Amino acid sequence: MKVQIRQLATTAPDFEAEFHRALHWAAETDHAIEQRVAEILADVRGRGDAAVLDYTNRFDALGATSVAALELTQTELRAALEQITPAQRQALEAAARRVRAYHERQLEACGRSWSYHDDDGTLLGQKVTPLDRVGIYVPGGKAAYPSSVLMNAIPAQVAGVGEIVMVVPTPRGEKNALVLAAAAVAGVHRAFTIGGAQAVAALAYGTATVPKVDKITGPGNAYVASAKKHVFGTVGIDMIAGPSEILVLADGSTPPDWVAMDLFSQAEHDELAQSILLCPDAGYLERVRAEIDRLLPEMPRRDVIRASLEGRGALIHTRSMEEACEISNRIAPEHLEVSSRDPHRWEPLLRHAGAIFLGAYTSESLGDYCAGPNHVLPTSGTARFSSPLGVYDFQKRSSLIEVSPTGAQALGPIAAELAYGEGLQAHARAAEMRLSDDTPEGA
Ligand code: HSO
Ligand code: ZN
Repeated sequence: MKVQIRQLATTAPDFEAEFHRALHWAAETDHAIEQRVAEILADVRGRGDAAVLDYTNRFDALGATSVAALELTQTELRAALEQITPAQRQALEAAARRVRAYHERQLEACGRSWSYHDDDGTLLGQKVTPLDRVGIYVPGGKAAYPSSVLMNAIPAQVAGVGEIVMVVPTPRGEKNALVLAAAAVAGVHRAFTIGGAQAVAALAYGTATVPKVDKITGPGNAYVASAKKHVFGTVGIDMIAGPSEILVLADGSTPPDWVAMDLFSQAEHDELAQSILLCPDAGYLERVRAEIDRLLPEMPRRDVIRASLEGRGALIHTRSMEEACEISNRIAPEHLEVSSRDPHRWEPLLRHAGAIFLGAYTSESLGDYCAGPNHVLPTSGTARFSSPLGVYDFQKRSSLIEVSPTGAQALGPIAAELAYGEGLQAHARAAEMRLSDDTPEGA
């Protein structure tokens, strides 16, 4: 049966309405989940390890006797490297090297302290400090991605985070050797086989066994997402990731089966994932549509792909590549492929996207695993105001100020004037005491 993917044209009179229907999908807040998560968080906060153990045994069908027994040792993590195939190990290590190299560049480019002296000799700057301890949530089950372990842990390690604590649920005790091996490769310091809202709570509040962290990153199901929202403020969080998205801007020069497969690559993540193709060439859109129908039956995850394409996918015929770029900016996709003979012509027009993949050979899937940049990216249009996960998410900044005696003469009257205006005498006096006339002998 043909894939019933939505086909739109910007010249159609009802385009705006159709476009709005296709795009403006909002994930609903499930109040039952919110309620349940709030209860679990309060319970872990109150009873600590005992609550974590109860929920873990119940939800993951385990018979553990303590949370300590749920900790994975470094020996176990390293042993996983021997359990996977040599080819898997090589791929994991090669990916890790490239991701590390990229994030080391990022550290140099935007992760260092800086300072300068102004004309009065006052030192001003910003001191960058890595976080002391972070928690990385790794989903179990259908979305257990070793690549996500690398993408979360490596930037933390490059930033210089003191301790990286990973949590990963293991339903029925089934451990994913690739996930554990990725943790070993990425330099995870401690790991616990716990998951769900109870794991987020343990990391946020700390228990006798699980250390309290300063920030929690990593994807998860609706319970985990809700738990992260709840604990935000007690700890930092990275973002609340929605279903994967890909938008392909095509000028018609890429083999249509490549583009069809790229659309599948994100659609296969989730029924709610979104794959969109924008192209000014109607004949080419038709060829991609035909490839979608031809290739789908070969795909093991064809049911997920079909549901995603039929539910949220779209093929959009535009008047021009320029118009395609404008529409792409309105969508602000997580992944944007510029599948064009001349990608650098269009790139300057593209303002909002989590990651931009230039040229026919840059399949989005290379970015998911091993190109180097992070695959944790803003979704649901949040690329309008946020950025990929990076070294900077595992650092924080402190302002540095050292006012010279000359600087105090220049700044004091300004501060005092404003302080009196705010009715804050002590502020004003503190500034005035440092003015020369008031400086005591010998100070
Ligand atoms: N594309 C996903 C990341 C991923 N892909 C992991 C494969 N494995 C983020 O949107
Ligand atoms: Zn992916």
